Amino acid sequence: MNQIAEEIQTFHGGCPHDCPDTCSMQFKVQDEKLIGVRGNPDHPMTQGGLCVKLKDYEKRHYHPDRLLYPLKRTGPKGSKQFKRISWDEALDEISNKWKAIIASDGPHAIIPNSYLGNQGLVHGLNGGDAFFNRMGATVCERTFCGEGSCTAWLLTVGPTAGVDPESFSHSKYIVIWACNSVSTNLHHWRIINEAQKNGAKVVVIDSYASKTAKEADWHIAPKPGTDGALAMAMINVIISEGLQDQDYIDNYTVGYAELAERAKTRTPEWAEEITGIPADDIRKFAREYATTPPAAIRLGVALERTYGGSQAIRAATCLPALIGAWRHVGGGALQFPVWEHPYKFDVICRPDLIPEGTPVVNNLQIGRALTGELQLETPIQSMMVWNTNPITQSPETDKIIKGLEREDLFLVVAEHFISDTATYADILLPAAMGAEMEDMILSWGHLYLTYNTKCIEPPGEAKPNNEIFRQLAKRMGYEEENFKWSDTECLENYVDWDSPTCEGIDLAYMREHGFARLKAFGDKDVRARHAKGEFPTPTGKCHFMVEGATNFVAGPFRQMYEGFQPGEALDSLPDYLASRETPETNSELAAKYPLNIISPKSHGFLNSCYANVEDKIKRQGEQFVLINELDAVTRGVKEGDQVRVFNDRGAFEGVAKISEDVNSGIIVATLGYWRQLNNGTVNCISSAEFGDMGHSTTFSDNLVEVSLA
Ligand SMILES: Nc1nc2c(c(=O)[nH]1)N[C@H]1C(S)=C(S)[C@@H](COP(=O)(O)OP(=O)(O)OC[C@H]3O[C@@H](n4cnc5c(=O)[nH]c(N)nc54)[C@H](O)[C@@H]3O)O[C@H]1N2
Ligand SMILES: Nc1nc2c(c(=O)[nH]1)N[C@H]1C(S)=C(S)[C@@H](COP(=O)(O)OP(=O)(O)OC[C@H]3O[C@@H](n4cnc5c(=O)[nH]c(N)nc54)[C@H](O)[C@@H]3O)O[C@H]1N2
Ligand code: SF4
Ligand SMILES: [Mo]
Repeated sequence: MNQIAEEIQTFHGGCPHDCPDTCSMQFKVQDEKLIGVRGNPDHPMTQGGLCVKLKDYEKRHYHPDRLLYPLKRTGPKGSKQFKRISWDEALDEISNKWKAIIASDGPHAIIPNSYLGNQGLVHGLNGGDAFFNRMGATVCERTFCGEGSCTAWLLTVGPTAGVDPESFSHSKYIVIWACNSVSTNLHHWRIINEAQKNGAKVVVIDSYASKTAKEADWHIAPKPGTDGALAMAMINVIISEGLQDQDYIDNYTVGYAELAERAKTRTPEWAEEITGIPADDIRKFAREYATTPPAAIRLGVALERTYGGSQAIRAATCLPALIGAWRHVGGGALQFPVWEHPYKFDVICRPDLIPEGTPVVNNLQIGRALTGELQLETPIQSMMVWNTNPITQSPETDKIIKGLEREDLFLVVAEHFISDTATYADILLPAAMGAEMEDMILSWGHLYLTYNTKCIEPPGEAKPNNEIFRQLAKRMGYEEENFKWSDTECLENYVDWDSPTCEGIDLAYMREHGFARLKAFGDKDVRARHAKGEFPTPTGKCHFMVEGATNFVAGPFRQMYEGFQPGEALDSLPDYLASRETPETNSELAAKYPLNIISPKSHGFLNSCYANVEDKIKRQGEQFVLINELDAVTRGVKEGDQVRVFNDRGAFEGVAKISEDVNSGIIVATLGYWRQLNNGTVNCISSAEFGDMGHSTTFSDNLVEVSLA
């Protein structure tokens, strides 16, 4: 036998990226180097395959641009001029600076900024929240992703995982609503595609012909932000044509009479005006959906990205109970099945350490906070960024840059690469990557726990996030025991191993097997969890109506602190709530900026990760702007022209792609491209105003104009 082959060792890994698939991986290690990765063939979701981003993950570990040593800024802010310093110097400088700020202005002058760039329980979620809560720093509320969706879901059905993603194999009618599964949820797409081959009809509701829409049996294209009208009209058709499951409604729902009354005027003709979808198509869709069991809806994160997005989600989440879809295996709705995972967020993030009266700044409005536009009692003097890249990912980029250019702002960034945000750092810390640290990865798209082995040492002097915070805690004099736990001890404490869902599963089991299906859900994919109601709501029923409903920021990834719930009154029923920025709702703005933009995920990047890697950029292609022929002609734009997309908030450039994939009045430019390598990014034009619930984003609620660059 070949001697080299004998030396290759295989370890269990988990993809740490912010992706619903949370793939179980296998790391191949030889001579203490990661030499390859593959998807775990035994994992029912991963099924042996990774995605285009991760299939050569080992190369990311050894990329020549990877940060290997702590750096200190030597040139002007953003100039990328740094010199190497030691860890001791870096950590001393950071802790001394923070101590001085706390002594003069108090801890509110410091703010953390992180997200799920690493979604490990230890190095993603913890790695800092507990530390900054202990400090008493301004809390950074994080509502980047699905937080409006979570609020809408909890109000309607409570913290249930909904339909098991694997049960879609049993479904006969599948609605993928504002989700580009082929790019963003590939391993669920595989199950849906299988069902489709077995005769299920797949309907994709997307404002443009995404990769997934092109695979659908039927693509329905509402204007962005009008899904609430579509869902309300479906409710109207179902009730007016007597297609509802009255027995299910009578036994397991609240507020049917009120919903029926509300839906009376939400006719298909009314919805046609708003959505642009012919009334007869809406009727046909509602009838098919109601009469083809089992029917399952996959709700995408993008459904929440307009002012009325969360109300739309409430309306869509009512549909399965209205037709009794929950009775069937493979019937119901799927959003983020994270709710029933046994993660102990209170132990991980330590919200109990947040002092009463601590101010909160939302991560979408960080530019406003740093520039003083947000009136803060204590202005921000220092920010630490890890696991996120706000310059490319947060709205109102120009304000963020203006803030980061402040000479008096002390910016600490922990990163793998000199990201757009890292270019502005005063101190830049090299962070460890996937195979270099032990962790369990949060899963928000399936019902498996995922383990990740530390199987190589980090290159250079890179350190795992949690180690960075352990060392900072020591310097700051924080004595709580959680700051002293090893990564293994963290895992022992972060998961509720005693919960019924972990029966027979412990850390030793995870280490041996790499993944485990949560026990509470029974065998693989044969549960109809809400066949008899049993929703985890206060009444145990599905709530079409919530009396006294108030807004709150939900989502397991927010800073967990009940005291921060804003609590303004919400409509007790779902409805269509118009976007802020459309030609129909804001004609004055539309006179200047007549086009609506959507800026979804890029197929070849993971948010902004991989958008600095040459072969990944090559595969994904350069920043494009998809535009309909009608809109192109009137602007003198031809295929391949460099165009400028702009509004009052800012501008970015891309290459025009003229296509019928997008209707007139809408343009599409995907997310993730680095500002360093491009002329602006899509978020230069995005608004930092919140949506209707959960302080959600409004990335699909922006008017722009396009011209030749
Ligand atoms: N390849 C890849 N995969 C990813 C990511 C990535 O960056 N790249 N990111 C990961 C993360 S963090 C997340 S949250 C998920 C998100 O995954 P998705 O939920 O799929 O999110 P998006 O790709 O932003 O948008 C999905 C689709 O919604 C459409 N859309 C936008 N606005 C509207 C609207 O108002 N109505 C309707 N009907 N459609 C609309 C867009 O055209 C798009 O095709 O993907 C994860 N997976
Ligand atoms: N226009 C528009 N904007 C969007 C969206 C959209 O659809 N359209 N989607 C939104 C959504 S859903 C999301 S979730 C956000 C995501 O936004 P971000 O969370 O900011 O996503 P990334 O760009 O992947 O940034 C993560 C960063 O963390 C770094 N990182 C990864 N692992 C580690 C680690 O272990 N340690 C440290 N220190 N750093 C690490 C990576 O190198 C990367 O630079 O973007 C939002 N922004
Ligand atoms: S990014 Fe998503 S699909 Fe790709 S390997 Fe990671 S979890 Fe799997
Ligand atoms: Mo996300």
